Amino acid sequence: MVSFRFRDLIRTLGTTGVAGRAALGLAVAVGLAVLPAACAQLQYASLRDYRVPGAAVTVHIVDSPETVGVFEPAVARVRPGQTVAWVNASGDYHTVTFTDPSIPSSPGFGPGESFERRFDRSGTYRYVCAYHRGMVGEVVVAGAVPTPGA
Ligand SMILES: [Cu+2]
Repeated sequence: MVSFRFRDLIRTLGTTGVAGRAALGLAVAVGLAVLPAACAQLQYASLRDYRVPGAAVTVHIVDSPETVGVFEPAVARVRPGQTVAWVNASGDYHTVTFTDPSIPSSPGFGPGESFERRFDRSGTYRYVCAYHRGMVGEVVVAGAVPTPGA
């Protein structure tokens, strides 16, 4: 539990996110709730295929017809010392909030942003989205520490 990073993928990727952000900001400014979500869903859906370099597992946060959002995969399996990244490929803000309060959680992060955490110790780490009831996931850390270069 020693490191985490938080970054804006759209800026990192240098894609057309600026237009999407401007449209989203304008729509929010005029108080529309439905339109920006629809725009953002189209804008960020391509991030579903994006894997964060250096992360053993990339969990995508995606829109779901049944719920506000979903973590895919819901269970991320890594070895000690490996990193899990969460990419927000949805049209809404979410958090990665660990149920163990001793583990620092993410801030709310928006469409096109990501959060990363390295897990050094074996265990099962459950987390939720603090904003949306029913958005749950877990990180299972098990196995031997990988040999560098192996
Ligand atoms: Cu959420």
